[in-house]
Amino acid sequence: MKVHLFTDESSVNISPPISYHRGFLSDKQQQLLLDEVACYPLEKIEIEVFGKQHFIPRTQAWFGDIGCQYRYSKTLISPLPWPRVLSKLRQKLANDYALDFNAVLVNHYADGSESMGWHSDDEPEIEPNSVIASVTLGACRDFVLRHKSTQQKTSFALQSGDLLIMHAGMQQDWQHCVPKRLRVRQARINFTFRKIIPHFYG
Ligand SMILES: O=C(O)CCC(=O)C(=O)O
Repeated sequence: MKVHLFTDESSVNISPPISYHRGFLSDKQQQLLLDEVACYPLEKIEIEVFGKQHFIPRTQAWFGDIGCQYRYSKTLISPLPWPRVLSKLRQKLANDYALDFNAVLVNHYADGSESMGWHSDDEPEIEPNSVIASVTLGACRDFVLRHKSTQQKTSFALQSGDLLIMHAGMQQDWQHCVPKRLRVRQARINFTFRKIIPHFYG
């Protein structure tokens, strides 16, 4: 299923370059992945924002091929080897949508008090104009997009098993975030698959 959603009130809506596939993962596939996530070494890393150190309001882990390092704030993170089920998920994205990724960031939000602020996935180690695929497990959370120049907003309520694909142009023109939702009591896990330039950091 390919759906484009536009929820802004302004008269001229711009479509974000996104495709949305509800129910990409079966219940069984979700359960296998959830069982594996329970063994991931998820970490709450510390980053610098405006000269001050802060812990990110979620935990995360970075998996990928050898040489696919990524930089978060001032920290250089080396990839952990692909776990079995996550590797199958990468293969499913290749088989179903011809998407080719070499790394994935796993974000774990313990409940609705954990979040991710406005940003674009435009780090220099990401292959320019490459696609980023986001798979969600667990609690339903809003994924909000904001156009960089018009400030137009669009929101997707991502459910467990959904796949959202961010196409070329998305990171240049839009930002995204996962806002706090204090009524949400369950955990959510999100996987953003990326194409990294191998050995970008040497
Ligand atoms: O949790 C999400 O849906 C968003 C993750 C995200 O924005 C990122 O990994 O850059």
